Amino acid sequence: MTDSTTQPRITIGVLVEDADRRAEFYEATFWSLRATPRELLASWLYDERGSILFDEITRLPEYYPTNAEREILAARAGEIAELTKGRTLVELGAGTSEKTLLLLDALAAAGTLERFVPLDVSDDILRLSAEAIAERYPTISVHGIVGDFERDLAAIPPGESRVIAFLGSTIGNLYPERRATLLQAIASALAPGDFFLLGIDLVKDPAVIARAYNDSAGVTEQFVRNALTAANRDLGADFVQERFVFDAFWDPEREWMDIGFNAVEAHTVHFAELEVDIELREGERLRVEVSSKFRREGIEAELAAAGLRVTSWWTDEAARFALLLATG
Ligand code: SAH
Ligand code: AVI
Repeated sequence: MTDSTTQPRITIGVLVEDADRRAEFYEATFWSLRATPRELLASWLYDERGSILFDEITRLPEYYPTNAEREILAARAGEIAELTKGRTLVELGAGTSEKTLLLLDALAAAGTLERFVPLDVSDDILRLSAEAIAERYPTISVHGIVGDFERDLAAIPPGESRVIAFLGSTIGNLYPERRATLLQAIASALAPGDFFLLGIDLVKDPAVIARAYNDSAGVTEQFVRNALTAANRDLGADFVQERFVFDAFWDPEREWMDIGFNAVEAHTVHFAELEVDIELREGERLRVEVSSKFRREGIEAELAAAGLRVTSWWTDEAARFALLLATG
């Protein structure tokens, strides 16, 4: 018999597998491929191989965001535990939840932690990390959600003193309008006594930022090229890798990295599942993602517009990255 007080308790809710969702996702891809510039949605990045490649990116010497955020968490997790008295830690876009262990440790040490709720579209990585965390913290329950943080916040279980964490500056991969919608949804999900913990990469020397996406080992390029491979597999597309050069550049006006490809030559890409052909001109852009960088006043204004008030703001020593706590 299972003793629920000492055995890890894991449940996984899968929300992303139904046919309607797939149809919606394919339709969004269809329209993004016809936009200006053309875009292959960033969601194509995170299949199993993509998640492994992203994990490799976080260990690259040039990719400073992960280390900078870890530095803040190592210094401030105790304070965050004290301020929030979090009983449930929810993590949006959790990935491997590697840095999150610092928070879980602090909440466990404070004696308040009861439950961890990681949410991610990537099924495999979510299951692996949910199991590892359940094993490491035998007295808490782990409720994983395989879902989309842009539409599945209603699946977050109710409870008192919840901390909704969104780390890694993943919010920067959303366009400003989508960010505003997501922040409003988060504000609506917060009950009195809940907190929102947000990690954001800050605007800094563009050379430092650009290097983080043009690493010398070429892992970022492999990660982004994997989106073409995923589209070939799932959309019946016929992307030929050699017909695209990887190009990740800093856009000083938008203050984001623009990450994608330029077509080497004019050619047509066929998408069997979408029943569409896309004609690319020589040199034409195919964007895969943007990675926005933030300034304090800008993100505070975005949060305020969504009804969220910043109560704490911390950065790493070199002020490359910030972690903020907000309430509704
Ligand atoms: N939080 C981790 C991982 C960041 S990578 C860190 O800080 O290192 C971004 C993660 O978000 C990936 O695991 C990816 O699968 C997930 N993701 C991307 N878009 C998502 C969406 N719309 N809904 C849920 N998860 C998403
Ligand atoms: C997940 N996200 C915050 C990463 C970023 O830095 O924008 C994704 C990434 N793309 C290329 N390298 C890392």
